[in-house]
Amino acid sequence: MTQRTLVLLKPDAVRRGLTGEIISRIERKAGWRITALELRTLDTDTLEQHYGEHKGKPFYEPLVEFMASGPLVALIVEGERVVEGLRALAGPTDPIVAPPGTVRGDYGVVVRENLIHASDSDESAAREIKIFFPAHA
Ligand code: IDP
Ligand code: MG
Repeated sequence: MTQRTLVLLKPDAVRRGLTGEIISRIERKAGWRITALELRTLDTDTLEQHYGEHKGKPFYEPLVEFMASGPLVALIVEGERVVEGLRALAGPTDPIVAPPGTVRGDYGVVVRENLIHASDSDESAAREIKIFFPAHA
């Protein structure tokens, strides 16, 4: 099943020079394609839309501050089962329990600074693509 998903390489990934490494992993998956890609610094309005489901949680404010702290890379990835596949490639939210071989497991330590976001469902992907790349919605 061909799908699209929204991926963010978070500001820690950009600061640490890991975007090329992570993008390479995406590109090496047979048949997956990057159909949009942009380096940008997010404002808090955009982040409130993106992370609205977490508003009110204790980690929300520092998360928004971190996500606005510098440029990130936003991408649309298209291909066979990419929603499930990008979540698998990213690994679980907590990088310490994320298995080696996943992006978070290989490079992360702190839960907030876990390098990568990937849409968690088809519905989230459609909603998030509209926020980040309205021309592709
Ligand atoms: P996900 O990115 O794996 O889908 P979510 O639960 O949707 O995880 O949380 C969104 C983001 O918020 C996480 O990727 C992480 O950056 C941050 N986050 C989630 N839970 C915590 C926490 O308990 N402490 C600090 N940051 C958190
Ligand atoms: Mg999530």
